[in-house]
Amino acid sequence: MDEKNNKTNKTLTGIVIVLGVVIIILLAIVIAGIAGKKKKTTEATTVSNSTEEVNEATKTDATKTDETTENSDTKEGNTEAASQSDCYVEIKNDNSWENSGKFCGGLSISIVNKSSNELKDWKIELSVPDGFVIDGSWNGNFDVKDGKLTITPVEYNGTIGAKQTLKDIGCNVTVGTKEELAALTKGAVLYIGGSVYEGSPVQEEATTEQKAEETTVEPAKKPETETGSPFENHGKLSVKGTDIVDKNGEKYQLKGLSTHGLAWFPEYVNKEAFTYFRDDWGANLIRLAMYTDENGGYCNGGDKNGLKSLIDTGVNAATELGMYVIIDWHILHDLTPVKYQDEAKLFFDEMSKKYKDYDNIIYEICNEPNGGTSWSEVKGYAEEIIPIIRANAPDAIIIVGTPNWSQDVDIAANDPITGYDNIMYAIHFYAATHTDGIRSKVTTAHDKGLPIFVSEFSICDASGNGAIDYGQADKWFELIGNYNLSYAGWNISNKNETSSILKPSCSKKNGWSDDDLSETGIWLKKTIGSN
Ligand code: IDC
Repeated sequence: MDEKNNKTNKTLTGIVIVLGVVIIILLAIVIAGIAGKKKKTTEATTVSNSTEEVNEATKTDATKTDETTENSDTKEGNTEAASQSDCYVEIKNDNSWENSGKFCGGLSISIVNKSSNELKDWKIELSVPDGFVIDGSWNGNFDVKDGKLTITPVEYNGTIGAKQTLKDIGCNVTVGTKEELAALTKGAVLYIGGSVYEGSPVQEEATTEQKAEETTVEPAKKPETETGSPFENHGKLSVKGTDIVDKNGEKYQLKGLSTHGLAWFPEYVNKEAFTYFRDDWGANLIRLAMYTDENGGYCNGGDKNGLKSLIDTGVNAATELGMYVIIDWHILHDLTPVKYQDEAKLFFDEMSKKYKDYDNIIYEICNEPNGGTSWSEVKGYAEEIIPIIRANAPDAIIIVGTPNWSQDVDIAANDPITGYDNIMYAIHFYAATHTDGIRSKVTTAHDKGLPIFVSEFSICDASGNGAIDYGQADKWFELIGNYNLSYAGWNISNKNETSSILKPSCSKKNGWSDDDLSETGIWLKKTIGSN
């Protein structure tokens, strides 16, 4: 019995020991498991924390870079601080058609840059199927090799401004099937300066950075104005009835010239050139034309900082010379000012803050609405932009474009913008195309009390080229004289087109003589001098 008990006891003890060991092992496993999990969780938290930290650090760095190295950034281009997820390429298939059993379609390609850095040296790569053919392409160099399409910039769109989208790159292609065509809209890789940029095309609200930019513009210091200059004598202008009047309430007429697109003919924005127009021609006005949507324009791949610094050079040169200056948001290809309304708001906010202490600036908020854009649409846009300018420049003259390439002043006269002083409306004419019909619109609008500004005209046809019509030009100037209209002639450049005031062979940037002037130049010089 004892022995039996002993045995039983031993067996029980053995079981207890084994169970104990098993439990200990199990416990150890469980504890190790929990510990492992804990460790992983901690790791995960640490990773995401540190990612956030890195992001924060990048953000701060990026902001710093923005503040301090605008120049070096634009000079050297790129990208160091541009977050790679802020930039990406988007490909859309706009249309498709069948041709001889194959599939053809149009691809439109944009590069979105949401970062605060200018991007240079971009390249897009896209895998393409066998039998892929490019039938035509625009605004890029398209190269197909080893099943890969590579797109690189052309001369004028190699730089993508901060917070800009480079658009209008595109091609027509032929592939074997509909599916192959659809697949081309996916999987494109964007390289900037050799690195992959692969942000996602999620549209965001204006970033806080953007909003901050809106409010941190420092007013520029107005330069001294020459004594005896037009501004010294006439001061701040305002609109009274249909007329511009000077600081003494006397009727005043602005007359001068418009630059060509600042992006293409920047070399004529210099003080010596403006001095020549003031002293040799009798001009008191310079219009700075900043295209928005043409390739290389402010909203289409243009170098924004470069363009704004040209405006600054022009504004300061004109101010020193005591000339008046129009900052012209030169919409044209964009058809409606609404297309870049958000850009326009930021731009005019910045300009009017920067030049708030200047009294010689005129804001032209939309050169030529066209393509069927209605007056109510233009008016709606104007009612968004005017208060932004007014917040900083309470009295500045603002010129509003009118439908049909700024011809329909009669329509604007039926429904003018109310609630603001010093608003004028643009009429543009090209004398060889626009004759009695458009002049009668001016007469109608003027008779209804609309203040009209001829902020652009020439004496050739509407293409800016073709033959000069001196007879119609004289009729226009009769009207201009009768109604005391202010005017700016198109354009200061040596481009080989009739409206340029310089001969194509003239390469001088200022200090011209009559020999350097085109026929249009000769006529305009005489006209400004005597009207
Ligand atoms: C023309 C320029 C021409 C340029 C073209 C761009 O003269 O060199 O290639 O723009 O689209 C306007 C416009 C003005 C035009 C001008 C002549 O405001 O930008 O300039 N024009 O076509 N309205 C009527 C005529």
